[in-house]
Amino acid sequence: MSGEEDFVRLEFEHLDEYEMLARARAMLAQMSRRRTTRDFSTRAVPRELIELAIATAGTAPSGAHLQPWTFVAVGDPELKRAMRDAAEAEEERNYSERMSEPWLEVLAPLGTDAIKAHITDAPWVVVLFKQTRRVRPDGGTAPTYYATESVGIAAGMFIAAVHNMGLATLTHTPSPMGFLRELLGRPDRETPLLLMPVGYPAEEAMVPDIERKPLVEISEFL
Ligand code: IYR
Repeated sequence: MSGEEDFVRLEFEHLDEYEMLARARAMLAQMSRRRTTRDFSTRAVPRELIELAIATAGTAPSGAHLQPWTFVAVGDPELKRAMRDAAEAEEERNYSERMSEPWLEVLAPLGTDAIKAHITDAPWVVVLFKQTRRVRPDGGTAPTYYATESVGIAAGMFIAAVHNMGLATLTHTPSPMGFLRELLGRPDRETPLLLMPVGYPAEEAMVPDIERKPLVEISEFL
């Protein structure tokens, strides 16, 4: 060590193997129940739950520990309406002219379309921004590293946290989504990556009848 950094002893809880297996199986069972839905209830969700989900996501590892993410949680109905209008305007063009035939082919079973009611129905819409540059203590800026990977990891942890607390979310990627930076007043050095409505599923929420790939198809042990 060069001597500049401070270190503290790692706190690590060693478990016995039975306990490890039990926890691992319980987590798989719990995560297997997660589904993405497009049908949200308008039922209110306390702000504290959203804060906890964001704080959990903020425990993610990141390139050079720069934590290059900003989570903007929107509960204001007028702002959600403006986001929905802008997202739908872009998506109209995507579905009618911009998306290729092979793209539409894989989307067809999911039943997606240009109508984005989830943006106004869900009580919270969390927009995740990637910081492409960081602000130095002197006010200047410098690059971030592996920001896309870092923010992707944080997004996964956010989604897991939302599911674990008994709520639903959807990873929506309006395209192009530059309008989110303007509407939410974020600086140029931040790029929107994901828009995630968070709330309860609607009473009659539907999800596509699809399966996940089994372990053998997604892994190889050498
Ligand atoms: N951004 C569009 C289209 C879309 C693309 C993929 I890949 C999806 O998995 C789902 C939708 C939309 O949000 O509708």
